[in-house]
Amino acid sequence: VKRTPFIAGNWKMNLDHLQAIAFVQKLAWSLQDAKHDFDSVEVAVFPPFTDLRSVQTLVSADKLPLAYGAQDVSAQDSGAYTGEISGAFLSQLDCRYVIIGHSERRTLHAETDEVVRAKTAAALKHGIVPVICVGETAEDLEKHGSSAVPVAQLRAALEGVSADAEIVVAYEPVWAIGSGQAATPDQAEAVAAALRGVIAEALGDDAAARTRILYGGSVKSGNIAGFMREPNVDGALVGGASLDVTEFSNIARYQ
Ligand code: G2H
Repeated sequence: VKRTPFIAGNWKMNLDHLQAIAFVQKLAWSLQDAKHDFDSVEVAVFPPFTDLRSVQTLVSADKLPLAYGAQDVSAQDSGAYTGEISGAFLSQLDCRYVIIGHSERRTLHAETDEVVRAKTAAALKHGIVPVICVGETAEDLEKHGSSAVPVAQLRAALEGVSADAEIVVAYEPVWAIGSGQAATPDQAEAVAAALRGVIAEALGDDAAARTRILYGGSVKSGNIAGFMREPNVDGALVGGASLDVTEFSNIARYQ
């Protein structure tokens, strides 16, 4: 099974809706100028909620070959949930993806494995591909090694997911996020292989073979190629380095 490499930019709380329009336009030009083959390497951006309508308008009007998604979704469909955003709203904005359980959500917003599981189910229900983030803290790494916590987090997230569901998994060691200290390709590969084993157990061998597993944590143009050479790493979730058009476009053109 061929898995299309996936380079995803997680903007976090950066770039307002006006900046987003300029950024997405420039990114598309930069990649098109470089003759980027979007079928060979999929490129996606994950802007703040308030940018999504602008991004949808631009992408559809100019037929840009970029995918996009949101950084979070509510576990609920609608109702008295002040401040929450439903998967139904995101699918109306043609979001193909949504990030779920990013470590900043787990840490700063107390998202548990249970919440991540419910949000994963909500995304799938609304036809959006969940990008499920897992990863160990420095303390977990010291106590349990690198794989144990991400493996347990993914097992929990996949409970109740059907075997034919499309998902993406992002392995983001918390100690590598925004720290400038990325994991090594070997470290990322070891955990990605373990995560593929979890997918095989939970959803079967076909799902394991077709599901893309990304590495995230201080990815930049200078280290992306090493990760992409690993057999179980199918792409990257990029934070800081996704906010610079040239840098992000170089990451997408890692080959
Ligand atoms: C991890 C990553 C993107 P950065 O959070 O999700 O951020 O590349 O800045 O480490």
